[in-house]
Amino acid sequence: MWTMRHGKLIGPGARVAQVDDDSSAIGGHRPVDIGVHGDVACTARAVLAALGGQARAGYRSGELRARIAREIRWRDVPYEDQGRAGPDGVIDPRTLSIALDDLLPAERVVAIDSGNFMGYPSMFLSVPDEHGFCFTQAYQSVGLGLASAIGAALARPDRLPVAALGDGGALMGISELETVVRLGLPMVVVVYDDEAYGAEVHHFGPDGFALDTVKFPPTDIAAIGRGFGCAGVTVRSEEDLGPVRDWLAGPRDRPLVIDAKVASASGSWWLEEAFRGH
Ligand SMILES: Cc1ncc(C[n+]2csc(CCOP(=O)(O)OP(=O)(O)O)c2C)c(N)n1
Ligand SMILES: [Mg+2]
Repeated sequence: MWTMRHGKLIGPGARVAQVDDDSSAIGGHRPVDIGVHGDVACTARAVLAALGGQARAGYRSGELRARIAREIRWRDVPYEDQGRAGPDGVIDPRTLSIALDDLLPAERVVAIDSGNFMGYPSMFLSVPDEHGFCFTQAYQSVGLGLASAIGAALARPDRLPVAALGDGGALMGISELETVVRLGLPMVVVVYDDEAYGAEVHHFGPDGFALDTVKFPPTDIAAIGRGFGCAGVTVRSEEDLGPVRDWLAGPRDRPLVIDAKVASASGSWWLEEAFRGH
């Protein structure tokens, strides 16, 4: 279900051939139309020879090549911005992440907590290599993102550490802000603040469950950050990112907490996909 979108990636009209050198594996995961017991490379060569030069490129078209070149990065795939202007405004989490991707130095190490938000930094904050990406899902536990970012920051002092957290996870691990300040880590902590355990809201809301225990009153996480000794900024639109620019240009002698009030009318597609199997 995780790798095939619950089987949807194979269209209903497709005829499926499975080649495996273990005959007991044929049809093990889904019904197949043709089962071939054999080595895959030998079988592919034999099929090519049997087609006698009649093989046609199907999926790998010139059009697809152009689209991959055009949309290889998520930020180049068009989306409808769900931000809302005003004093109680919210920024689209995609717009926020793209703007931060432009602002933050490329030499960075990004650590990501768990929640509905977690795809946004994963999709839009680019990293220099695999050592720049810490995805803390091994325990599927909320609240480990900030601590992971501290470890990453100590391991890679040559890179800007970026902790990407939900407001729920940030508040669970908030005591670690003191550690970040005490160790003098020049960290950027981005909180995708939807005033909720958003994953739970989008999971249980459609079925009509009461959501009062998973929605939070507005919380001034920037002020909490300042209380710990960080710089703090509240972001409701791209125009609010000026202090982030200033912090980056300055001595970076204290961590920066960005409390981003994000749009959250609907859940993310990856969460919807994950919950389909629950
Ligand atoms: C310790 C723990 N408790 C509960 C959960 C279930 N859970 C998964 S995501 C989530 C919500 C996290 O909220 P937040 O950090 O604000 O991120 P959001 O989903 O709102 O983007 C919860 C409670 C969990 N994974 N781990
Ligand atoms: Mg949240």
